[in-house]
Amino acid sequence: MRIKKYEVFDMKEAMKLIKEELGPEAMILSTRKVVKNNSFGLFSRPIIEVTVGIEDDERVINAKKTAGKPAAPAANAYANTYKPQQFKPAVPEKSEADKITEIINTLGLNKFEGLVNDIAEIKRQMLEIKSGMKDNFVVDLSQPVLEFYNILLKNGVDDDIAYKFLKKIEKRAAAGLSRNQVKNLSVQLLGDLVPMEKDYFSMIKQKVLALVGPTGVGKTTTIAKIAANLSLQLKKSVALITIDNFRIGAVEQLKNYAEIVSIPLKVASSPTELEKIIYELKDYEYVFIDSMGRSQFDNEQIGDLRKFLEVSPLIKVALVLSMSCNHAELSDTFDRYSKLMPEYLIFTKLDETKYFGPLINLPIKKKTPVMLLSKGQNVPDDMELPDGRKIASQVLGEIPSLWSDK
Ligand SMILES: Nc1nc2c(ncn2[C@@H]2O[C@H](COP(=O)(O)OP(=O)(O)OP(=O)(O)O)[C@@H](O)[C@H]2O)c(=O)[nH]1
Ligand SMILES: [Mg+2]
Repeated sequence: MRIKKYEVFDMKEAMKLIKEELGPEAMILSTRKVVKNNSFGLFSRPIIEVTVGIEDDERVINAKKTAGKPAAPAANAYANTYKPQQFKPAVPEKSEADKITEIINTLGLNKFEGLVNDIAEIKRQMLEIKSGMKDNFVVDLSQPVLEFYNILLKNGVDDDIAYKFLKKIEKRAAAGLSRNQVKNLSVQLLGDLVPMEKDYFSMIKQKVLALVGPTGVGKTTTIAKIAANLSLQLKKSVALITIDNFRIGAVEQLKNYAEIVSIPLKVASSPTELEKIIYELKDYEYVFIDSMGRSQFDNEQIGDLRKFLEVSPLIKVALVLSMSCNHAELSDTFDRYSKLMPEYLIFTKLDETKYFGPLINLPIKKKTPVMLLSKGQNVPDDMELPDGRKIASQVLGEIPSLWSDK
């Protein structure tokens, strides 16, 4: 058997190359991810190394060489002149297979033979890719780093991020670090990798922040928590605006919170009104804008909301996402809300999951910092400022567990 290695970006590309160069008999022996350069770029694509085996059998090679060509004349002259009629055996009984072939030919079904063969070949290749992925996919990380790769994946961290990050750790671990040292280093470096916005609330100039996001993710509750903390504990001047006057009870909900904390609440029913109210509230240190929940699939509603948010350059947008959704859903929601140009992420409902991978994946992949975390229904207590290392140690926990209060 001959062995050949291919380096490709994806298996589709590999299958095409292998088929072209080695023909359909080639077998994938193994696949593994490799990083080719030393420049640990989180956003560069890893390469897949595919090892392929091909039978070194002349007949197979010749068959491949002649595949698709018209039959060549026999090389041996004897083969041309040999007339076997004197030994002609009695005509054998037609086998079942022959009979079926005859019927197929009579009905003209043989025209589909090529198509059927193609489908069979595609099916074979698909199975090969599937088994190659499942059984032969070797992640080239050595222990104990490999163990942390599996832990990160179990906690919902993106495969690409986990691999590229741990490749970097592996280089450092080669100096002979213990498992614990590798874990501590991973917590530290992964924590530093996630974009965070910790200083938003401590800056001096006036802040106007609009919270947007799908229905029921916790926008209004989060505004109430932030407002109460800033106003009651830090003695800051805070005002609220709601542009959610379309739903019965929506204004009431925020009005109740505003009354408890004794801060003003204004209702803006049009973009022009919002512009005017923002101007009126210019002396407040913090102004929060609550918006009505929009289905992420309703482009028109998101477009309407944009008209409100465009009225003042002072308005910064935070996209509120619930951790009760998986990474694919969150990523999709982010893309659909991207026309509102969110500059920050707020994650809510941390108390409703044990898989905190999205806290790593989304900010890194979307290059958007995390501003705040919400971990329960209690106003104003259940919120905290993000801490990269806390998030990292959560996703590096051997057993996925609830968000810790420490
Ligand atoms: N478990 C849990 N529930 C939360 C959290 N934040 C908000 N909630 C609850 O989620 C529900 C919806 O919260 P809202 O603040 O009304 O959500 P919203 O995004 O303003 O909803 P719409 O205005 O309808 O789009 C309420 O029952 C909240 O108490 C959280 O961090 N954890
Ligand atoms: Mg609301």
